Amino acid sequence: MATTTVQPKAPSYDASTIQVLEGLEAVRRRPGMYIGSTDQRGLHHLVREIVDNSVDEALGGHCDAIVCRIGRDNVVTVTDNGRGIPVDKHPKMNTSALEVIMTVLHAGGKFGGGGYKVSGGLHGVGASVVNALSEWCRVEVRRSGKLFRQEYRRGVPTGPVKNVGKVEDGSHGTTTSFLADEQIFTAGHDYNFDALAQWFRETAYLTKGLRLTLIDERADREMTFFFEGGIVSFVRHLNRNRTAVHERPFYVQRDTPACLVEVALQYNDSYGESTHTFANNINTIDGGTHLSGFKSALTRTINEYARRNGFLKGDEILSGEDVREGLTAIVSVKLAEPQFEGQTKGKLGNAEVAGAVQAVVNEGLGAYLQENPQVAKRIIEKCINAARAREAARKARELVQRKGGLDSFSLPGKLADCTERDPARAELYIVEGDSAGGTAKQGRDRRFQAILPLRGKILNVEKARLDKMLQNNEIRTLITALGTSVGDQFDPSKLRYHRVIIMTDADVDGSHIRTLLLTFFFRHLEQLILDGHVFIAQPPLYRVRAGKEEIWAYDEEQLKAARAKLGEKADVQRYKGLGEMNADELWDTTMDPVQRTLMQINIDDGVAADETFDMLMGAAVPPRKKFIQTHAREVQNLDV
Ligand code: 0RA
Repeated sequence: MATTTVQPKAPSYDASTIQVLEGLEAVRRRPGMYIGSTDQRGLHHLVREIVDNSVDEALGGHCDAIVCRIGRDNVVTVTDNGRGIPVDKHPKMNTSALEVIMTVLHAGGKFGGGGYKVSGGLHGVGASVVNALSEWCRVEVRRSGKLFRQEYRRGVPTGPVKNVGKVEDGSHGTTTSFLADEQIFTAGHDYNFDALAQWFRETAYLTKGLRLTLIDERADREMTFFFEGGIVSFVRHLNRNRTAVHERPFYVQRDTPACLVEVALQYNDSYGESTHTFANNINTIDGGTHLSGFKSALTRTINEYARRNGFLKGDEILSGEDVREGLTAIVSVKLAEPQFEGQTKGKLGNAEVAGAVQAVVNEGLGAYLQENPQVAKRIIEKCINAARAREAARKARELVQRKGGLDSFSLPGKLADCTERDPARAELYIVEGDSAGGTAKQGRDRRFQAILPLRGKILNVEKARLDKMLQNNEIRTLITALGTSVGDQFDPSKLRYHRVIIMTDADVDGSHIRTLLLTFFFRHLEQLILDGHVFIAQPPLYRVRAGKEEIWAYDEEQLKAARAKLGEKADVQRYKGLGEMNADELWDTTMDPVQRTLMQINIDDGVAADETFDMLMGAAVPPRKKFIQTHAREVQNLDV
């Protein structure tokens, strides 16, 4: 690519300049430390970081529109109508505030005097990191009738902040453009519209009244998100394909000394739970103190109301699971210094938040139930129904257990177990069908690989309650083999295999069974996914052979490469099912830890995963059609 190199003007290196250069160099040397990775996620992280700064301006009430444009030249431009980044001299650094924000690590929070910075990205690293990782970057500020500009190359200013013109229309705000540096992002500028749009949508829900636009000039796509109702709209959206138990979602917002608390919830007639929590607009996928405060307030408030109004008698009590069946809720807190914990930083740790959320929900929901007795009655009847079903499930489970169905002392006969007893070294292959199961049993390394063949389709758990699920043989067999049990008996420490590998055919049925299994894991054993125990095996799609040479191809691209290598006369065999391979072939291509690839299942975004499974597996039919149509191209290689 042709670029003109603009050298920074002969700089005078004082102590602060050297510090800045060292800081930027550190970011470029170890980008992963600042943005997680340098693949597509890292690239999206840059966008998020810049947009988040504008979102902060919106959260402060100074901005109500943000536009993000991905250009055909892969330049990302983010414009807001906020106050504009201050350009006046920063007292300590002797340069403009803008330059400090763009070149000094973690400088963002030091400005703004009063009003805390509330969003601040996943790592809250600030614009200087984006700047350091960009081939070039440009910031334009419209402020007090003037237009200011500064440009940078790989983080280093090419000159001072300059007043480059007037702003006649009275507008104000900040525009940041950057070209991610291909020296760092070696896979190129692979921005994904849908992934960014999902995040924009979420951010718009969480920032009531903010208009967020995403434009992708490369694909000629554009989407604007604006939700006057904020998280109430969010809850309605999540429930849009379900039948609500009450028309209007409950909503409460309160500013407490610990944090700003916002909660919206609405019950629906399903058996699942969709509670999503956020801290400073960040999806806290592992929950944390805001979630535990919310849960205990919900259980307490509903029990109290139910008892006081004669719905519960004697020692009857609704459990946490009872009051969360069919619940869709958003819990959003904003606080000055969030502590994110856990391996993936997905858990809020600030202890003081639990009490704050609990108090706000106790008070708000208590009043809501008092004021809406019709709604309260419907919700409580729903909870009592859930309690009865749970009791029925417990009895069903006991019955199964007594017959030796769920505990690991009586492993299912179909399971070909491994000899390894240390779960950390043991693997379970869940295989579709008896015949593929037979091949896998022959091909495996029995020392550490167990095989569980499942026959036919497992139950669609999205539509069924736990008690019904436990009547299904395939599900029971699977739970027994895993060892963890389910529901309130779930114990992840009892997992018998740390790698649980789903191995299905590369055809329509196979992909359906895989979706059913993933739905089951997502809805009932989510912790196993979060802990990284669930994988999908990747069997090859083709074998290309010429003479003694043989190449396995796992996608169309590899097929092309193999044909190119072995010549046009090569014999190409298409594998549709696992059963078409013999035991040795299955081992070589799909099961041998040295040669195989496994796809690890992770949940980046709880809301997106929830919506996807709801759409694929839920009760409403039209949305499922739409999903399959709009994603048909992505799954085509499964359907041949
Ligand atoms: C600190 C102070 C002020 C504005 C901003 C930060 C600001 C930062 C960004 C980043 C993207 N867009 C932004 N918009 C504003 C203004 C202080 C004042 O005017 O008194």
